[in-house]
Amino acid sequence: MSSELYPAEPFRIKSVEFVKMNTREERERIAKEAGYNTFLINSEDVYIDLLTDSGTNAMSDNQWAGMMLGDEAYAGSRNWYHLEETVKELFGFKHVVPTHQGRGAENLLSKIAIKPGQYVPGNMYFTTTRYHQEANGGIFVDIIRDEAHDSTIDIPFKGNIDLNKLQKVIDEQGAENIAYVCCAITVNLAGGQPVSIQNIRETSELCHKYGIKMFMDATRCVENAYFIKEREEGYANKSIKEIVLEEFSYADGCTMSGKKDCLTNIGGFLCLNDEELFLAAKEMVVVFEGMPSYGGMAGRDMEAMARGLKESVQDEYIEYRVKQVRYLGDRLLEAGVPIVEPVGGHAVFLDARRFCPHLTQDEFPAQALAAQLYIDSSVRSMERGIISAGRDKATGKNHYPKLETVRLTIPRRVYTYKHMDIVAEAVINLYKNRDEIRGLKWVYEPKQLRFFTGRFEHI
Ligand code: PM9
Repeated sequence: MSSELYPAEPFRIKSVEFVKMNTREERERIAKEAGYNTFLINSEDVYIDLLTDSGTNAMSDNQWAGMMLGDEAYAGSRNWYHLEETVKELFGFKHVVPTHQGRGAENLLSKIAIKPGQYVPGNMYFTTTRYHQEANGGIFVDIIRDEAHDSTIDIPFKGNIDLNKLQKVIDEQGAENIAYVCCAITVNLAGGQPVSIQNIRETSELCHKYGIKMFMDATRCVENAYFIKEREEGYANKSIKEIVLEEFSYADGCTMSGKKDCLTNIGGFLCLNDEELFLAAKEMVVVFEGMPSYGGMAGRDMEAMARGLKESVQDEYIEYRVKQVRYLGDRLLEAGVPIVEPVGGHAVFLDARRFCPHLTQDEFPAQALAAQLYIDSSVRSMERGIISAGRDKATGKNHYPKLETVRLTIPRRVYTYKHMDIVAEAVINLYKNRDEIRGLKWVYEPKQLRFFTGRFEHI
């Protein structure tokens, strides 16, 4: 294992949390009781938890020290000023509005920037993002490049916006009927795929030519910056900090889930340059989140986020982070396991269509595969396919996403390479016995964001 391909952890571990392995019989019962939904399994019943990289980060000693300096005043906490200053310095936007997590920022942005009936083009949907857009009368249109929907195509910037698709929406619907364009960096459901600076710049130019605003989903913007440094001409010698600043220099604002690249466990924010939108967001934040100086976060959490953000843009950290994820992907590819290629920034996505060719999409192959992986190995993953895609708001019919995947999401600074080996072994074993994976059907289908709490049984 070359340390250039897969660098060692750039930290020492000084606090540990014990985990335990349960028996296969126990896991069969637990999975059944959880309705074969990995979201409904208790954390204590999981050995390696790859459900999500959201809020599962390990904080540093410096962040924990900052927690003790929490100023828990209702208004004007010093930690807020530290966070605001840090976000402005790293992202370059004029205004910052704090929120309890990413979807809080999405709710605010959708409320202040979408008029019912307007279109919101974006590079592939994300569950909570599209929910808030639609809940506020918006119509999501997917403008990601076609290759992003094919798990087998290995290209450097698979998350890029297709400018022809964007131009077509503008021509057909009229610029005035477009609320804004949402550009996610990286694109979660495409496999954590990055967007190039060139594409961000050209999308911004096209939007601004028509007076349309462009907002970024900044959730994994540091991982995106690493890919730019690694793959885009002219960026190899730039620092991650410089690239992050450039990513946002073309945008009018962003939403951020602080639970991912900010290296914290909770929090989020909305950034805006426009004064009127900022005023509207400040009026709205007090209704849904809290004062504009905490937005649903405790002072100590804002301090941890300010410090986490500074750590996140350190070059050696982010290189290790992205390459650890790649290590798991490479082990699976070597064994012939079908995954989304290339490996993205936060997770390895199993291609459930190719993994379970004996199941139709209506038999929920990704949901079934995630449940079976847990039963086999106590490794928890997440479905990202037809269940996550939900139903069309207008017709009530299921969306049928081309990508039917199971996400093995790597929390930041939590697991070692040896853990990755154990996960790879578990997936490879299951792949050898893939014919035994049985399809599922609904027992309970929630009306909103059904993947979180839905329940299933074997067909
Ligand atoms: N992402 C994830 O596991 C957690 C919720 S869905 C299980 O991937 C993007 C690109 C996200 C994201 C959350 C949010 C919402 C917005 N954009 O979870 O509300 O990946 O902080 O952020 C999750 P919050």
